[in-house]
Amino acid sequence: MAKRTTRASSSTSSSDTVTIHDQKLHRGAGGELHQIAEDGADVLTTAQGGPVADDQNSLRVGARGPLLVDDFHFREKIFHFDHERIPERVVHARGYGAHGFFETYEPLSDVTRADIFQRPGEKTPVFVRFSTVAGNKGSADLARDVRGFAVKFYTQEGNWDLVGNNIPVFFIQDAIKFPDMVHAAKQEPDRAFPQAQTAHDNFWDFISLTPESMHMVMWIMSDRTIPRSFRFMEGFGVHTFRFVNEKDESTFVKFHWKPKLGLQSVAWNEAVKINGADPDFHRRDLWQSIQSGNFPEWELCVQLFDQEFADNFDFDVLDPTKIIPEEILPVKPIGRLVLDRMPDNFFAETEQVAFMTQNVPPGIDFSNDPLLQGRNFSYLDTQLKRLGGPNFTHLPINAPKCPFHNFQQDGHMAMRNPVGRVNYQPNSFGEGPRESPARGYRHFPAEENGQKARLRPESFADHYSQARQFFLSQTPAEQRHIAMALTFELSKVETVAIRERMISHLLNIDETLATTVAQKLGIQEMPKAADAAMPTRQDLEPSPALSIVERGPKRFEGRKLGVLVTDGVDAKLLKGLAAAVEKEKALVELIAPKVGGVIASDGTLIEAQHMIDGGPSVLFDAVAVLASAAAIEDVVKEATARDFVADAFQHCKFIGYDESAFPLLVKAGIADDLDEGTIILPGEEGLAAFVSELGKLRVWGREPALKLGKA
Ligand code: HDD
Repeated sequence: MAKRTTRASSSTSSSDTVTIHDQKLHRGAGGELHQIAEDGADVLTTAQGGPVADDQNSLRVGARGPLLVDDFHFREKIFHFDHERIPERVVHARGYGAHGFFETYEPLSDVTRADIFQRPGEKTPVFVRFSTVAGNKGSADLARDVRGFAVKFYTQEGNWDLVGNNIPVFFIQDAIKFPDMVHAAKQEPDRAFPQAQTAHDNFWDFISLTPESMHMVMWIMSDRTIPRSFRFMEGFGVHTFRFVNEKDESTFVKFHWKPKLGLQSVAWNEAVKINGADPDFHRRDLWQSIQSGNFPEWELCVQLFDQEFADNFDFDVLDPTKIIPEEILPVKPIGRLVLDRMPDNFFAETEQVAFMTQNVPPGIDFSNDPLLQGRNFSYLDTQLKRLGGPNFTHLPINAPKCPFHNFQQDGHMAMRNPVGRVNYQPNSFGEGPRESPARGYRHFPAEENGQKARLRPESFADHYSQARQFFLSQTPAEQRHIAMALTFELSKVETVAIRERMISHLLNIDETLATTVAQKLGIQEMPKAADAAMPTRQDLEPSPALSIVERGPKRFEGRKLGVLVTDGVDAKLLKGLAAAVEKEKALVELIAPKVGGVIASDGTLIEAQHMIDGGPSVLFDAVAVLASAAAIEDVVKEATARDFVADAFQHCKFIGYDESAFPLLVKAGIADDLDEGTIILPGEEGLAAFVSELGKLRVWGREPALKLGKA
């Protein structure tokens, strides 16, 4: 294939070699050129381009003598290695990103002049980074934690960063409390643990002294903080923003991301085990689904409202600890987000991407939410610190994809260096870009007045009503999980007074919840309810939209069935099951006593993806066991095989099995408790129905009998 080269004097050959000044060069996979060695291999060079002769041994005096300062290759190599790391994010350090596009459904010109929302069907490139909040960069994916959901839209009028979470409210109402909140949540400073966990004194001490966090506490103690996959989470812009149209009219807007495949979380006991079995569970999930062409998708939805709605709503729309229930103000889909490409280089893209809430294009503006305004101040500083200089916008992942021109210049590592004499405006040479009042960003001309003071509005004072509403909107299983999560977290708090203070808050939310948690913690005497600025409202209607189970998937699509197989497995049945699952656009992975695979009933070798120890059932959404009578006898002796089934049962998963596999159910101790979720696999005709049943994901009715905890 003919390739372009950088010099006029060069010539190209028919292969991937290029000749420049009589030197043959090889073009690598990324288009980069390599010097070629005598044997045709690419030549290793220093960063200065000097060919390297020996990269195995440093320069020294004699075989056993000291190293020499002359060794510029060694010096450069180690110097660069020593500087590979940049500071990790102070929060949201662990994250994983992907590229994709946003497709606009319909013009929204009546409410916003944002260019991205003008032309139906238009696709805008995006980069999305998901993250946990508290853990460091190397922490496990299934920590109980809020997930970041940050989207950078490369619009034709500049980058728009919607830096949200998978929870629509926040812990605090004023950004000035953010450092305290984060300090309390992360590892304690003297001992540097616990990592990526809020189950410790400092966190609950701060929380119990911060009643405004109670609504968020209900969310973080729910299964929202242990999502099954980034693909099955909602996302929220949290704050009230403004859309502004060409006439400078404002409409308030709240942003929501709705996953196409429905919501899904894991069980806490499952999360604990996944963290051991596969700490990269969420990364791997996103990687696998994108690499296999199953592109995750979300709809961007908005709640739009005017000043009159805001004035009449039960709570202040500027308060980031409150939601507007979808049943009161429906969400309207305005476009879809598809993630279809993994980064080529994790560091260059996912690590260096710089999200900033203040990145908004014309047509999108801020409200006076004090948390949002504080954020707008904070994010620029953090990028400067992390990325080392003001030119981080020159990095390809951060640079706009639309044309951009200004007179900013120089600084560390400047990559865009303007040419010519004029570097200011106005100038009389007629050179360079100028402002455009018509196209440029216009802030919504809101009228503001008032006393300069450190204040918190009265309208932010109700801290319990929506916490109660959230709790009452959950299914019984989800309520049970909230009680169990609170019990677990508070059981790790050493200071009894902090546990009791939390119970006193729970009493303002739901009495049964408070007494359940108190009993489970062994608190002898119930404390008094916490003093509240306002009584908890009892009249807020439950909002089913707040339940994950209510918003679960309709089908097994996008999920994974783990099939434990033995030698002699019925080849036809296994093939039929795999076909039925794949037809549902779900995945099958096989687990066998040896990863090399099993010899099926028809004599074929069937390869497995996991050996039993490496493929516990927590990695799958549902499981099946297909065995032969001869081979199952050995398999039942393996503790991990018994755990495979016992865990799946404990985690309320569907378990399919054939007759020969039954001894494993007996040994796993579940044979006497079979229910509608333990299904003897039908013949081939029934397999599609079996897979369709898996779409329910869990048999919640099984849970109370498991005595994991009762609400
Ligand atoms: Fe923040 C990162 C989301 C409040 C200050 N934040 C960060 C990220 C997300 C959020 C998703 C990671 C972005 C990425 O993947 O690179 N933050 C939120 C949400 C908040 C919130 C939804 C409340 C509604 N944040 C918040 C406040 C402040 C910050 C109140 C400070 C006043 N956040 C930061 C930061 C970070 C950050 C320190 C750390 C790394 C970064 O910005 O790039 O500036």
